[in-house]
Amino acid sequence: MKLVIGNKRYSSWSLRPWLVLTHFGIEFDEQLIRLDEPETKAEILAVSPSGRVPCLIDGGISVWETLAIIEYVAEIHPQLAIWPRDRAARATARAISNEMHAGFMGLRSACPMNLRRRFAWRERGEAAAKDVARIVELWRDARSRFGEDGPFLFGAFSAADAMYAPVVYRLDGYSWPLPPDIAAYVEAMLEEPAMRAWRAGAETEPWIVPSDEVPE
Ligand SMILES: N[C@@H](CCC(=O)N[C@@H](CS)C(=O)NCC(=O)O)C(=O)O
Repeated sequence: MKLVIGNKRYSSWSLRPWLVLTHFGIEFDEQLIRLDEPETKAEILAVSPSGRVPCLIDGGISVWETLAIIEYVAEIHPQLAIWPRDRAARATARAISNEMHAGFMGLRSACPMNLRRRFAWRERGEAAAKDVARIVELWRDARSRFGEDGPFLFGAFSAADAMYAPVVYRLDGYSWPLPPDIAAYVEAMLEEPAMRAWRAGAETEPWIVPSDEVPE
Protein backbone atom coordinates (compact mmCIF):
# COMPACT_ATOMS: atom_id res chain seq x y z
CA MET A 1 0.00 0.00 0.00
CA LYS A 2 1.33 3.44 -0.91
CA LEU A 3 0.19 6.85 0.34
CA VAL A 4 0.99 9.78 -1.92
CA ILE A 5 1.30 13.00 0.06
CA GLY A 6 2.39 16.63 -0.28
CA ASN A 7 4.95 18.58 1.77
CA LYS A 8 4.68 17.70 5.47
CA ARG A 9 5.20 21.34 6.34
CA TYR A 10 2.01 22.45 4.58
CA SER A 11 -0.17 19.57 3.42
CA SER A 12 -2.89 19.38 6.02
CA TRP A 13 -4.96 16.92 3.97
CA SER A 14 -2.02 14.54 3.56
CA LEU A 15 -1.43 14.57 7.32
CA ARG A 16 -4.81 13.06 8.18
CA PRO A 17 -4.64 9.60 6.51
CA TRP A 18 -0.87 9.44 7.18
CA LEU A 19 -1.65 9.76 10.91
CA VAL A 20 -4.29 7.04 10.77
CA LEU A 21 -1.90 4.63 9.02
CA THR A 22 1.01 5.50 11.29
CA HIS A 23 -0.87 5.59 14.59
CA PHE A 24 -2.49 2.20 13.94
CA GLY A 25 0.79 0.61 12.83
CA ILE A 26 -0.36 -0.19 9.29
CA GLU A 27 2.56 -0.76 6.94
CA PHE A 28 2.71 1.58 3.97
CA ASP A 29 5.13 3.25 1.59
CA GLU A 30 5.14 7.00 1.33
CA GLN A 31 5.58 9.01 -1.87
CA LEU A 32 6.02 12.74 -1.34
CA ILE A 33 5.27 15.07 -4.23
CA ARG A 34 6.55 18.61 -3.71
CA LEU A 35 3.70 21.10 -3.95
CA ASP A 36 3.80 24.28 -6.02
CA GLU A 37 6.57 23.20 -8.40
CA PRO A 38 6.22 23.39 -12.20
CA GLU A 39 5.90 19.60 -12.41
CA THR A 40 3.59 19.16 -9.38
CA LYS A 41 0.28 18.89 -11.24
CA ALA A 42 1.55 16.32 -13.75
CA GLU A 43 3.16 14.24 -11.01
CA ILE A 44 -0.02 14.23 -8.92
CA LEU A 45 -2.25 13.50 -11.93
CA ALA A 46 -0.09 10.47 -12.74
CA VAL A 47 -1.38 8.86 -9.51
CA SER A 48 -4.48 10.79 -8.42
CA PRO A 49 -7.33 11.52 -10.86
CA SER A 50 -8.52 14.53 -8.82
CA GLY A 51 -5.12 16.17 -9.27
CA ARG A 52 -4.84 16.43 -5.49
CA VAL A 53 -3.11 14.63 -2.68
CA PRO A 54 -3.47 12.56 -0.57
CA CYS A 55 -4.10 9.49 -2.68
CA LEU A 56 -3.83 5.88 -1.52
CA ILE A 57 -2.76 3.17 -3.96
CA ASP A 58 -3.49 -0.40 -2.90
CA GLY A 59 -2.62 -2.77 -5.75
CA GLY A 60 -5.00 -1.85 -8.55
CA ILE A 61 -7.19 0.30 -6.29
CA SER A 62 -6.65 4.02 -6.14
CA VAL A 63 -8.48 6.05 -3.47
CA TRP A 64 -8.38 9.84 -3.39
CA GLU A 65 -10.18 12.23 -1.00
CA THR A 66 -9.11 12.13 2.63
CA LEU A 67 -12.27 10.71 4.18
CA ALA A 68 -12.61 8.05 1.47
CA ILE A 69 -9.03 6.94 2.20
CA ILE A 70 -9.69 6.72 5.94
CA GLU A 71 -12.91 4.76 5.34
CA TYR A 72 -11.06 2.39 2.98
CA VAL A 73 -8.32 1.76 5.53
CA ALA A 74 -10.90 1.21 8.30
CA GLU A 75 -12.80 -1.22 6.09
CA ILE A 76 -9.76 -3.38 5.28
CA HIS A 77 -8.62 -3.37 8.94
CA PRO A 78 -11.85 -4.13 10.84
CA GLN A 79 -9.78 -5.39 13.78
CA LEU A 80 -8.55 -1.82 14.41
CA ALA A 81 -10.79 0.75 16.15
CA ILE A 82 -10.03 3.44 13.58
CA TRP A 83 -13.57 4.70 14.19
CA PRO A 84 -14.90 4.33 17.76
CA ARG A 85 -16.53 0.95 18.47
CA ASP A 86 -19.60 2.42 20.17
CA ARG A 87 -22.28 3.26 17.60
CA ALA A 88 -23.28 6.65 19.07
CA ALA A 89 -19.62 7.65 19.42
CA ARG A 90 -18.91 6.47 15.87
CA ALA A 91 -21.85 8.45 14.47
CA THR A 92 -20.60 11.60 16.24
CA ALA A 93 -17.02 10.94 15.12
CA ARG A 94 -18.18 10.69 11.51
CA ALA A 95 -20.39 13.78 11.81
CA ILE A 96 -17.61 15.99 13.18
CA SER A 97 -15.12 14.54 10.68
CA ASN A 98 -17.44 15.47 7.82
CA GLU A 99 -17.98 18.90 9.37
CA MET A 100 -14.19 19.36 9.29
CA HIS A 101 -13.90 18.08 5.74
CA ALA A 102 -16.61 20.40 4.45
CA GLY A 103 -15.97 23.56 6.43
CA PHE A 104 -13.99 25.85 8.68
CA MET A 105 -12.73 27.85 5.70
CA GLY A 106 -12.35 30.94 7.92
CA LEU A 107 -9.70 29.26 10.06
CA ARG A 108 -8.16 27.37 7.15
CA SER A 109 -7.59 30.45 5.04
CA ALA A 110 -6.53 32.82 7.86
CA CYS A 111 -4.14 30.33 9.45
CA PRO A 112 -2.61 27.94 6.89
CA MET A 113 -0.84 24.93 8.41
CA ASN A 114 2.86 25.67 8.49
CA LEU A 115 4.98 23.46 10.71
CA ARG A 116 8.12 25.55 10.33
CA ARG A 117 6.62 28.80 11.61
CA ARG A 118 5.40 29.98 15.02
CA PHE A 119 3.37 33.18 15.29
CA ALA A 120 2.69 35.41 18.28
CA TRP A 121 -1.01 35.63 19.10
CA ARG A 122 -3.08 38.23 17.29
CA GLU A 123 -6.69 38.29 16.13
CA ARG A 124 -7.08 36.40 12.84
CA GLY A 125 -10.50 37.78 11.84
CA GLU A 126 -14.11 37.10 12.67
CA ALA A 127 -14.54 34.05 10.44
CA ALA A 128 -11.56 32.25 11.98
CA ALA A 129 -12.72 33.12 15.52
CA LYS A 130 -16.20 31.79 14.75
CA ASP A 131 -14.71 28.55 13.42
CA VAL A 132 -12.54 28.08 16.51
CA ALA A 133 -15.58 28.68 18.76
CA ARG A 134 -17.48 25.93 16.93
CA ILE A 135 -14.48 23.58 17.07
CA VAL A 136 -14.14 24.15 20.83
CA GLU A 137 -17.84 23.36 21.19
CA LEU A 138 -17.69 20.11 19.23
CA TRP A 139 -14.43 18.94 20.85
CA ARG A 140 -15.99 19.57 24.30
CA ASP A 141 -19.13 17.71 23.34
CA ALA A 142 -17.15 14.66 22.12
CA ARG A 143 -14.81 14.68 25.15
CA SER A 144 -17.65 15.05 27.67
CA ARG A 145 -19.88 12.37 26.16
CA PHE A 146 -17.34 9.84 24.87
CA GLY A 147 -13.84 10.78 26.04
CA GLU A 148 -13.69 9.34 29.54
CA ASP A 149 -11.24 6.52 28.68
CA GLY A 150 -8.38 8.65 27.35
CA PRO A 151 -7.13 12.11 26.39
CA PHE A 152 -8.49 12.11 22.81
CA LEU A 153 -11.91 13.14 21.47
CA PHE A 154 -13.38 9.67 21.90
CA GLY A 155 -10.97 8.49 24.59
CA ALA A 156 -8.59 6.46 22.44
CA PHE A 157 -7.07 8.09 19.33
CA SER A 158 -9.42 7.72 16.34
CA ALA A 159 -9.97 8.98 12.81
CA ALA A 160 -11.77 12.01 14.26
CA ASP A 161 -8.57 13.13 16.00
CA ALA A 162 -6.69 12.67 12.72
CA MET A 163 -9.26 14.84 10.93
CA TYR A 164 -8.70 17.65 13.45
CA ALA A 165 -4.91 17.22 13.67
CA PRO A 166 -4.16 20.19 11.36
CA VAL A 167 -6.39 22.37 13.56
CA VAL A 168 -4.30 21.28 16.55
CA TYR A 169 -1.08 22.33 14.77
CA ARG A 170 -2.71 25.64 13.77
CA LEU A 171 -3.97 26.51 17.27
CA ASP A 172 -0.48 25.75 18.58
CA GLY A 173 1.45 27.48 15.79
CA TYR A 174 -0.67 30.65 15.85
CA SER A 175 -0.54 30.74 19.71
CA TRP A 176 -4.33 30.74 19.94
CA PRO A 177 -5.47 31.43 23.54
CA LEU A 178 -7.31 28.32 24.73
CA PRO A 179 -9.31 27.34 27.82
CA PRO A 180 -7.55 24.69 29.98
CA ASP A 181 -9.61 21.66 28.85
CA ILE A 182 -8.98 22.43 25.17
CA ALA A 183 -5.30 23.21 25.82
CA ALA A 184 -5.01 19.78 27.47
CA TYR A 185 -6.44 18.07 24.38
CA VAL A 186 -4.10 20.05 22.10
CA GLU A 187 -1.14 19.03 24.30
CA ALA A 188 -2.16 15.35 24.20
CA MET A 189 -2.35 15.52 20.41
CA LEU A 190 1.01 17.28 20.06
CA GLU A 191 2.61 14.56 22.19
CA GLU A 192 1.03 11.69 20.25
CA PRO A 193 3.93 9.78 18.61
CA ALA A 194 2.58 9.88 15.03
CA MET A 195 2.02 13.65 15.35
CA ARG A 196 5.60 14.05 16.56
CA ALA A 197 6.88 11.91 13.70
CA TRP A 198 5.05 14.02 11.09
CA ARG A 199 6.46 17.22 12.60
CA ALA A 200 9.96 15.72 12.62
CA GLY A 201 9.55 14.97 8.91
CA ALA A 202 8.36 18.55 8.24
CA GLU A 203 11.40 19.91 10.02
CA THR A 204 13.72 18.28 7.50
CA GLU A 205 11.98 19.89 4.49
CA PRO A 206 13.75 22.97 3.08
CA TRP A 207 11.06 23.89 0.51
CA ILE A 208 8.97 27.06 0.77
CA VAL A 209 5.54 27.44 -0.84
CA PRO A 210 5.00 31.24 -0.98
CA SER A 211 1.19 31.00 -1.28
CA ASP A 212 1.06 29.12 2.04
CA GLU A 213 3.22 31.62 3.90
CA VAL A 214 1.39 34.34 5.84
CA PRO A 215 2.95 37.59 7.16
CA GLU A 216 3.74 37.80 10.89
N1 LIG B 1 -10.77 17.37 -0.67
C1 LIG B 1 -9.41 16.90 -0.83
C2 LIG B 1 -8.49 18.08 -0.67
C3 LIG B 1 -7.06 17.74 -1.08
C4 LIG B 1 -6.19 18.96 -1.29
O1 LIG B 1 -6.68 20.12 -1.38
N2 LIG B 1 -4.88 18.72 -1.41
C5 LIG B 1 -3.91 19.76 -1.70
C6 LIG B 1 -2.70 19.62 -0.77
S1 LIG B 1 -3.12 19.79 0.94
C7 LIG B 1 -3.35 19.54 -3.09
O2 LIG B 1 -3.33 18.45 -3.61
N3 LIG B 1 -2.85 20.61 -3.72
C8 LIG B 1 -2.14 20.49 -4.94
C9 LIG B 1 -2.80 21.14 -6.09
O3 LIG B 1 -4.00 21.54 -5.98
O4 LIG B 1 -2.12 21.27 -7.13
C10 LIG B 1 -9.15 15.79 0.19
O5 LIG B 1 -9.92 15.69 1.15
O6 LIG B 1 -8.22 14.97 0.04
